[in-house]
Amino acid sequence: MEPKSPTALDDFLFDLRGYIIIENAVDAGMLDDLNGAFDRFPSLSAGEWWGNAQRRDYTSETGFELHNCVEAGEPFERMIDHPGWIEYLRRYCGEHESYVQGLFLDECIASIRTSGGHHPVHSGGFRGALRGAYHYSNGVFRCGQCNILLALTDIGPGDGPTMVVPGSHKSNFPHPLAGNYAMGDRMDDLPGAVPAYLKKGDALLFVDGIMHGGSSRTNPGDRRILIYRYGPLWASTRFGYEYSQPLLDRLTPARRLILQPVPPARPPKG
Ligand SMILES: O=C(O)CCC(=O)C(=O)O
Repeated sequence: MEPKSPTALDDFLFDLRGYIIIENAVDAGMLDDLNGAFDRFPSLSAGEWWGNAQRRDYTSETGFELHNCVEAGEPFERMIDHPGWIEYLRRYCGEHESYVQGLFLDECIASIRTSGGHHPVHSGGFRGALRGAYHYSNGVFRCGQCNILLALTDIGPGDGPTMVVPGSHKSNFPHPLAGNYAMGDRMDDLPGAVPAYLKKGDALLFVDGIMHGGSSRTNPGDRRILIYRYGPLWASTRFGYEYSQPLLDRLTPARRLILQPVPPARPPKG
């Protein structure tokens, strides 16, 4: 696949709304490989490790969430610098044209949601963390964390689409009807929130500082997504996951650079 690059319209919409949808970001063969890998996940209880990946559900209602999924099989390694989106991330959150230009993969999650599940509303520009902040100045984007949410199943009405509040990455006020994360607010009827319907293979790209969450899944069956969170090369993983040496050793140089942009500096042995 030829690398997709952000167009002037993408830049305009990303700046205005805080998100864009990249249609057909991955092809059918890639989807089959990823869905096959999902089919082979063992059943894990919350907190259980599988190699260097761990089931760590964000809340008791989000469903199965396998963190550090880049360690869960080769198809997940191909996602690290996938041409469907990597140039977008380099531009939006890669400290473009600075002395620390480059990306770091901050978190990667394989998520399966069943009926009743949801991810509560969170983030927004008001007193938002610098980590996920939106910023553009002097002709360059300087965002913190930006997320790729890749649909592995079609996500339409009732399927639990991710919802976003367009423009809320720049908000100077708290949303008066959204409580806090701990209250477990559902996105479903939040004024201003819109669903991001996706066809399998489409990717939702959003700056983490936008108000967002996963609406309630009401349909039977599974919603399957991947979430890859990118940030500047000096970032670190949020929950302390480390990429294993065997993984780093087998990756292409370009992929390794995204998992370990700054190799450890140590004195020589001996
Ligand atoms: O599961 C979803 O649809 C949204 C996920 C989300 O809000 C997040 O990972 O920050």
